[in-house]
Amino acid sequence: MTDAATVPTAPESAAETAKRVLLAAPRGYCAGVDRAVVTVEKALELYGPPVYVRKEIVHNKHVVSTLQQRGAIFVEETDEVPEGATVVFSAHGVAPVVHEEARALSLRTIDATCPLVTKVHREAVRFAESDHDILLIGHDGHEEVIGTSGEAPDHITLVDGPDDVDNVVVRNPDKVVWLSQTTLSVDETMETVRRLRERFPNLQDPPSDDICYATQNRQLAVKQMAADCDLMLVVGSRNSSNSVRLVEVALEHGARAGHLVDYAEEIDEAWLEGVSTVGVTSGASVPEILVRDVLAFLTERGFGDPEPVIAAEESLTFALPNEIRRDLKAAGMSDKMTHDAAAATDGVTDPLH
Ligand code: 10G
Ligand code: SF4
Repeated sequence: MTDAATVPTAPESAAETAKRVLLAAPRGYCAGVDRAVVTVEKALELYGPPVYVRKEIVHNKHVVSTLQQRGAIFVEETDEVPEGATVVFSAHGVAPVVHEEARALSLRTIDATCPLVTKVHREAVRFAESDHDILLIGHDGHEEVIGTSGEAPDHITLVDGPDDVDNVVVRNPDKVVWLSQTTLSVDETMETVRRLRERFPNLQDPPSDDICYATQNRQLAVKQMAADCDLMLVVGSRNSSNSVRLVEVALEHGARAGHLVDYAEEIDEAWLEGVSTVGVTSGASVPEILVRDVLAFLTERGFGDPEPVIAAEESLTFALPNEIRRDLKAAGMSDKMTHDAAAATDGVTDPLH
């Protein structure tokens, strides 16, 4: 005879049997972030602390605090750097005037601007030379937009999303081109362009995509999994434009809820109530260790092994800035990147672990 009390009980609900985690790929570090972070690490190794960094090297709390602990000093403006010291410019790029300020202070500069941002700077210079009105789609006040605008301030007008289109004034509607910040929502930008083209039918497109491969791929992965997610957790900092966009994209594509967290400890247990599927991803400035912590947090609460949702493979890497490669070589030190770039697949080791 069977004692009813010892009969294994049936699961209370389907949710209890299958608490799933969908893990986006690619996520995390892009090639430009990897290069910028390694640049600061190598500069500390080569020149010794302190190494000054103008603005956050990338928009991530953990990256900034880890580099601070190693001897990096983050400043807002070039004139806060002592004369003759070494300063690294952040991955988001700087206006030419910042290079001039650094020269005036005899600073040793290392420019960690992502090559894909430099590409947009060059486009701006070229279209300004041919006297086009340049409509730069981007977020007002963002460092990248400030840097790009600084290349041709007399030719560039900022367009901050679709609702800003009606405010745009140009000199010659037949000689207008649009460019953009690299980390925008692809869909919102296309909507802005559509509205701009309604007003300026001869609007020219950029020579190639300004929204970079990393931004596009991270959004693509989120789109593929969003509808299956009761909750999307995006690891990233509040001031990280591309990370904030990932939450928006998730919600627009069917995730029932979405939150941005810097650290696993910020996850509110209440968010998990009644949730059977959680999506996890991270912005382009986020070290993989922070995602691991979020996954561990979910495992401790009964969620299963992460199931990858792979939208693209990434293998792009950039060489370090020439300035530091030259000095590393002269000192007999390696100028190789010490680790892989983006977390396109699992198992990437992170330098800021
Ligand atoms: O997404 P934003 O531009 O705010 O920057 P981030 O540092 O969070 O991510 C990396 C992207 C860049 C360096 C801008 S090109
Ligand atoms: Fe470069 Fe794109 Fe990364 Fe920005 S987000 S640093 S443009 S690769």
